[in-house]
Amino acid sequence: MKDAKEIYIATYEEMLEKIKKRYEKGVKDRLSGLQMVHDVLISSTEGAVELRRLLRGLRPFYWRLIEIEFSREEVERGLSCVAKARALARRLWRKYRRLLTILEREEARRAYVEGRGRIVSLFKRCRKGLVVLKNLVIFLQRLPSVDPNAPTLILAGPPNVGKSTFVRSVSSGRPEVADYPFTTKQIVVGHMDHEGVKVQVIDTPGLLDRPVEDMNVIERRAVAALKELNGAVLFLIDPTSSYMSVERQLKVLEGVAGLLRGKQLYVGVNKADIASAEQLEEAYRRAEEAVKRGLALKVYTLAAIKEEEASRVAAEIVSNLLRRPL
Ligand SMILES: Nc1nc2c(ncn2[C@@H]2O[C@H](COP(=O)(O)OP(=O)(O)OP(=O)(O)O)[C@@H](O)[C@H]2O)c(=O)[nH]1
Ligand SMILES: [Mg+2]
Repeated sequence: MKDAKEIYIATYEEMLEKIKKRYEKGVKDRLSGLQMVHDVLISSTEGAVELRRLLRGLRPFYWRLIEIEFSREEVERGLSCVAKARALARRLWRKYRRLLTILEREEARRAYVEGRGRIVSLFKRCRKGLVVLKNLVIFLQRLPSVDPNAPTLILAGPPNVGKSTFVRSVSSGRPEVADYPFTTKQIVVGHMDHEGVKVQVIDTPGLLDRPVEDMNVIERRAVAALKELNGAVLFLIDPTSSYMSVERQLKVLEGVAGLLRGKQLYVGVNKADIASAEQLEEAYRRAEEAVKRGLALKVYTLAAIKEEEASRVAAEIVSNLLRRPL
């Protein structure tokens, strides 16, 4: 995510290190020593303020992804610890600045040590929180930027059915493709041009036929995209799979249909280039039943590996989407 790339969160240890380095360079007197400590702590925690601002404006899709790996309470606790520390540090700095200008010798020295200790310990209390926030920022930096207003085609389906192959065939997205389940572990975004309109194509990890509560972290990322992003969904199935029967794959479809909040859902019977006539016929028939039951709008037969076939399907779905946007 682009906005997160400009944020840096320093850990408590990094802040201490910075203070130590400044001391080594030398400080003029106690007053400027204390000011330096205060300034380093405040400037090093600007990142947490920016993060707080970023999180306030974050869309539900990102929150859902965050909540898969982080506890929201822990994040909030970290943010408010830093906000409190900054506010109190400013107050203490003003208080001890005044003391240092009126006290003399031993009293001034004591006030200096006490003030510095109190200011630093405010941030020591946030030590754990800062680590959480630092990890959160790194996590956000690695997330793809998704434009909520661009027309979007989301690929979904069981593992190993060809979702990533489809995304590679039609868009600039470069998700890894391999012949084993759960190759894709993250949301991947690609772009394609449709009659001059920039369309997002989103690859998601594979899903199994089980309730969301039982899903692993990787599957939950797919659920976040399916629930929270706007767009049309192409659900692929693999009629040649030895790993999951077509019937089970269509059970996954039922689960997905329940997550979509009215998004247009299409089924693609993939790998038509290697499937036998019987396999294709059975998969098509069963998928058509899902259409009759009102779960999906239409069934396509395709080989995602062939660019022109995948692009034809993508273009038709996107034209429908643009004609009848959600
Ligand atoms: N013959 C043929 N093979 C395909 C086709 N589409 C995908 N494959 C192969 O199927 C395997 C899985 O493809 P992926 O695109 O990685 O599947 P996926 O659905 O993204 O898998 P996960 O990320 O694990 O959920 C790879 O070996 C692909 O080359 C197709 O249309 N025809
Ligand atoms: Mg994949």
